[in-house]
Amino acid sequence: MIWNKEAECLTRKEMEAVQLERLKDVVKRAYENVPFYKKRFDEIGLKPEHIVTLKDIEKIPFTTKNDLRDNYPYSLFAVPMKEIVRIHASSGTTGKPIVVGYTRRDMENWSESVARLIVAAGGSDEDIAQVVFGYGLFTGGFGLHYGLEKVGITVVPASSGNSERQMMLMQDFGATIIVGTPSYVLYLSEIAEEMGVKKGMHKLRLGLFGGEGHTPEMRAEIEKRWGILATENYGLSEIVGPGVSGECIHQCGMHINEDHYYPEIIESDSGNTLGYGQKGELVLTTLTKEGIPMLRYRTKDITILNPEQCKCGRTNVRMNKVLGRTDDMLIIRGVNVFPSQIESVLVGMEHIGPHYQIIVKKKGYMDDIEINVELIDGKMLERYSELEKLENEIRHKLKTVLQIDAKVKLVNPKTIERSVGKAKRVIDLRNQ
Ligand code: DLL
Repeated sequence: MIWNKEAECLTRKEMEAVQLERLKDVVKRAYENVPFYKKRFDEIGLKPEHIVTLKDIEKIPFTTKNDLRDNYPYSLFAVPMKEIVRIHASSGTTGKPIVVGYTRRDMENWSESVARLIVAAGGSDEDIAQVVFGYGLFTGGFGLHYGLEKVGITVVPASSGNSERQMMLMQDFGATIIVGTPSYVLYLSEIAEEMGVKKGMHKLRLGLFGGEGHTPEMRAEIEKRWGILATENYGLSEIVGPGVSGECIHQCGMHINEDHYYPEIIESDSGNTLGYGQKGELVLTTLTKEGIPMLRYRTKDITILNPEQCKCGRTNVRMNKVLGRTDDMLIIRGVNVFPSQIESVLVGMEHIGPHYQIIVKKKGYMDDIEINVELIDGKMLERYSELEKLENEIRHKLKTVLQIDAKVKLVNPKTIERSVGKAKRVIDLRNQ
């Protein structure tokens, strides 16, 4: 079992000592080996020796996705190419992907980070795990794969797609853990239903979900459909991939592997550092990464940090579920709306399924938001008064929570596109 108590159960003082020593080391390595960081530091007269306490991290400028793009593909690497044993990349919405490289030691630390969260979620070498993340440049498939292997779990690298076959494999190979995006595993539950696969006909007991957010309501829906414990984990390619943080069986926040990834919360607009318990943008610094060290990387993910010791005994700082990204916050007629708020309202309501899509348009100068929601029973579309009543009910609920008036369109079951990776729930047509 991989419960690394020396890293996961330290006192705050012990953890901070580890972090400080590693921070000084990574800053020095970045400064000496990556011209980009040297230039950034020199511009403001900052030297690695100026980092004396953890708080001094605030002197370091932020790094952003654009910096990775500008240095495409390898200019941020801190070691010669011959020491890089793996490349991954994440495709942004526009242009070239961002590229990351791992040394052999990075690969070991990555597997260890992922193994920790699997064990925290209750996985053990008795388990068989079906990985339905895509394998390839995306970090999800390989990242989880190596972590699972490290725990000694039997891995079925099914990859994403081919959903009927996934169900056959799941039953025949006896998977006890499913690993993927929550939206794809939700979709698989529909396939299971269509194929007549009921709860007792598979052995799944645990889900390891990440790569995208899902609300507590969506989690409850997935747990109910599959009869599993659904745990969540978080990460991003720029920092390592999956493995930054993950929930334990108590499902009360994701334990950050703080000895490898140092978290801060900032106020997005000013860049000022916020404290524990305050909501803001997560900024991460890789403390051990050799291939492509990241200093104060702005994730754009909004969350809250909680330093309290967890019931499970782990002392690492936990992060709340990601509320949304600063760049997927919709501003509708001046009101800030996160897709996750809409999901919270919709999922679990009577007569509608957990599939929805948000379409934002411009109508003249006004933003116009329309939410398509699938009915559980398509026949309701013929019962006009019932339909209208339900649409109004949803609209009213949305208005109470979001303070905006959204159009609601109820549509036939299974007409909203399903994804095999990360779901695309928002279509913003305003800038087209
Ligand atoms: O999605 C890494 C990953 C794969 C994590 C599998 C966990 C499991 P990227 O493709 O670079 O990497 O996307 C990173 O996805 O900044 C978040 O916005 C979002 N994200 C990842 N996990 C979560 C989560 C992988 N649990 C971006 N909740 C991040 C909310 C998440 N958002």
